[in-house]
Parts: sequence; structure tokens; C-alpha cells
Amino acid sequence: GIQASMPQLGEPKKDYDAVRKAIENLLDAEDYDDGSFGPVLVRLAWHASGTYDAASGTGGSNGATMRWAPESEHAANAGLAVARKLLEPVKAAYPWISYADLWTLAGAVAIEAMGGPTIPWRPGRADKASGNDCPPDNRLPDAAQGAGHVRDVFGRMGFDDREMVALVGAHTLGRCHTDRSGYSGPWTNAPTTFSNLYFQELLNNKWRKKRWDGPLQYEDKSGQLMMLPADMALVWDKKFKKYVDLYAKDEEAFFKDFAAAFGKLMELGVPFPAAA
Ligand code: CCH
Repeated sequence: GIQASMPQLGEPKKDYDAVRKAIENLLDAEDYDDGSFGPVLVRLAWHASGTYDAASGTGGSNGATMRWAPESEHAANAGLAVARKLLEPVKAAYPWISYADLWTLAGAVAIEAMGGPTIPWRPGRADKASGNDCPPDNRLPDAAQGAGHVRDVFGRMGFDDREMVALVGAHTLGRCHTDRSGYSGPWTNAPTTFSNLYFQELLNNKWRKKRWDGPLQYEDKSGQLMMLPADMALVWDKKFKKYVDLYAKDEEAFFKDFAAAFGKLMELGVPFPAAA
């Protein structure tokens, strides 16, 4: 109709800084986890994006298909309704932003607000209108597996070893929840601060199998910190460990590589208009 042919008229200015502020204002939460929704927002941005398959061009953040079943019910996404619901008031206040842009922007804003590097982010994602476009299950990594699996999954997205290690460094944030993944506990003692502490713990702490009736995970002597089997793979695999060593001693290198890899992750499969 006439309105569709005149999209500029009466359209609000797309003020992404206002959206950023609205997201920042949601982060602190005294009674949630370690006091911040930041980590779960980072996980939402990652799981929305990490379904990408370079060979078929399917999956990825474009479409925000995790709003729909079956993707919303994939086991890997357990708990992410918390993050999606948290962002609903922002979507309501700024209805011109797509969910797909909002979720990825929230991941970037959360990392920056928690002291991390500036994440390259640009808008351009569109939402898909039904669950028909959901990617198949099991595209996200299985925490019970090792280096070969991690390499397969991130290789499918188009990442190399260095990028893979940098990306998993996001486990410096947040924690595992028994009612989401079955695993339990945080990786670091500062789970709401973006740092290279995860790599320092991986290398310098002593990890042993946790004795409990949950899935196999590793714990330190205090019993407070944890590592997944897929985390341990980063020190057990020589090619991965090289980058763990690097990032444990050079936080600047980690920040730089993480920012680039996370920005790339969130753009996989997104049909941005070609540069002029
Ligand atoms: Fe992760 N992650 N992740 N992860 N993840 C979990 C939690 C977080 C794996 C497994 C798990 C990345 C890569 C991997 C975050 C960011 C990233 C949990 C616990 C499991 C299991 C979920 C729960 O119980 O709440 C595996 C396996 C891999 C790769 O092999 C990458 C890449 C990123 C981002 C760049 C963040 C953040 C969390 C914490 C979420 C929270 O709620 O605190």
C-alpha cells in the first residue's frame, strides 16, 4: 500500500544508542545469579548465532528463530527464555529494531558493560516469521565432548583454532545451572567481569573430576570453580593450548581476538547489503 511505498515518512529515527542504554539499564540484578544478567545475554547472542552452517548458509543470528519451537526447545537453549523475556520491554520501547539485531546488540553491550573490549556490531538482521526456518538441533557444541568435536562445530561455522579458543574464553563470564545444562558452577571467581581469568584458571588451577551424580565435570580444590570436558579440551589439545597460554598471559591479545571473533560470529549468515 501507500505506507509501504513511503517507508521514510513518519518512521522513528533508529537510535541505537538509546537501545544500548536501555539494555545497560537491565543488566544489574541483585537477586539474579551473580548480580548481573550480562552473562546470560552473552549466551543468548552466542546461541542465536552459533547454529550457522557455512556449507549450506543456514542458521545464524539472522531471523531470531529461537523465538519459535523447535529451536526454543532445543536442549542447548535451556534457560535462554530468561534472556529473551528480559529484552521484551526493550523491544516494546523500540519496536523498529529486529529481535535478531536486539539479541546480538545485547550480547555486545553486555560484554562492553562488564569491562570487555568494544565489540564490532552493526544492524541489518531481519526477523523470520515462523519456526519453519529454525535450524536443526545439535548444531551447538556438546560440553561432554572433546577437542575434535569443538573443532568440528566451530569449523562448520568457519572459525580457526585461534578464534575457537578466543570465543570459548567467554566462559570467564557466568555459570552453569543444574536446571539448564545439568552442569554446576562458575569458571572463575569474577563471573560478571570480562577478563582473561578463565585461561589463567584453566592453566594454573588443578582440575579433578567432580564426584557427584551429575554429568562429568571438573572442579578445583575449593570445589567452587568448574570446567566442562570441552573446556579441558583446550589444554589437552596441543594446538588449542598454544592459544590458552597466549591469552593467559596477554589479556590484550585475548580482548582483541575475542572482539573480532565474537563480532564475526554474530554476523555469520547475515545478508548485509554489499558495501557501496
Ligand atoms: Fe558456553 N556454556 N559453551 N560459550 N556459555 C555454558 C554457559 C555459558 C559450551 C557449553 C556451555 C561458548 C562456547 C561453549 C557462555 C558463552 C559462550 C553452559 C552452561 C554450558 C554447558 C549453561 C547453563 O547451565 O546455564 C560449550 C561446550 C562451548 C564450546 O565448546 C561460547 C563460544 C560463548 C560465547 C562467545 C556464557 C556467557 C555462559 C554463561 C551463561 C550464564 O547464564 O551465566
